Amino acid sequence: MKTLGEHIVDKQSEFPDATGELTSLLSSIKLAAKVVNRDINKAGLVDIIGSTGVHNIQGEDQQKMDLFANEKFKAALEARGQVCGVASEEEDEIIIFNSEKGHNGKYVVLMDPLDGSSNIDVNVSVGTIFSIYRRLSPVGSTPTLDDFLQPGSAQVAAGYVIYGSSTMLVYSTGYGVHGFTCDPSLGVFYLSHENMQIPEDGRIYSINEGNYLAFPPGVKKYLKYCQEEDKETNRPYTSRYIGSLVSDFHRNLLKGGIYMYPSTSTYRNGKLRLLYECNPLAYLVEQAGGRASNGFTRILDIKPEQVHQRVPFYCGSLNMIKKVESLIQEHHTQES
Ligand code: AHM
Ligand code: MG
Repeated sequence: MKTLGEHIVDKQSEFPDATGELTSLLSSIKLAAKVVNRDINKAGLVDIIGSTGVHNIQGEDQQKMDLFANEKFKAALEARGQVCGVASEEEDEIIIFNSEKGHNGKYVVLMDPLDGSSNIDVNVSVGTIFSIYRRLSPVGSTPTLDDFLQPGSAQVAAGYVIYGSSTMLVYSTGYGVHGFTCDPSLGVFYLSHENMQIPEDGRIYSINEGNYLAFPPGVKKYLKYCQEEDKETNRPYTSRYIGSLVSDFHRNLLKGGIYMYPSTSTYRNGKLRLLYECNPLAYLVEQAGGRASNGFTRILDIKPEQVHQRVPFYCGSLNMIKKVESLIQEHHTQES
């Protein structure tokens, strides 16, 4: 059985110019994931569940585990010197690693250290999402905001960790999507899902239907389409929504499906953040043969303007995304 470490090194050896820095960076993420996994597994026994009573810059309640995971990932990323800075859902501003080692790092990492963290209180799966870019500013200098505001198409790697009934790390460096399952007795991630491909046509739709009244007309039409009976296209589809993005994404990646978070009355631009939630998952889904869009534009083509910017998100099986895009665009034109 191949371990994650061996797999990363094998992939690296396919590139003669590789210096091993990205390999080492991915190992840092693996290490922090193990630490966070250990503590999530003890939730309920130790004082890590529940809210800190503090809100982040986006007005959201920070959970104790959010902050714990944020600290662990930041520390792991700073330790080895490949990373010059980090943007995180839990940090108002970008974090610059201000040391000679930090300034010499080639990469920036954007992350949601613990997505869906309120689910921990009720023993539902959560995840870590990460996105890696080569910096634009010269190595050796202080990184700038522009290093973080690159379009998703410039990602050199992305992935997630799902802390579920088993813990998995799924990543891509642009050569397929590979999944590794943690053997808890050894603390080792083994390759379990090589070259993951999302079916072109799925049968699962995932959306918070409680927000239905505020959805764009095209999305309402699409939901109707999902629920209609039609033997030829295997409808009605089935509805599955965990409310934990990584878990919903992971299930749809394996089985085929569509995840949607449109604009709502509370979140005019959708709830999910472009840089550290949508871009990494869009990169992975494309690598797996799927598609991700804001209804009009490919997610990976959007030029970010702010670190915490939100975007409507439609992501999953190729033909399902094409269908919802066509309805969104058709009904948008009719309205305007
Ligand atoms: P978070 O980053 O504050 O945890 O919020 C993101 C989460 C996603 O995991 C999930 O898909 C979504 O919010 C659920 O939102 P809602 O409860 O509005 O359906
Ligand atoms: Mg999140």
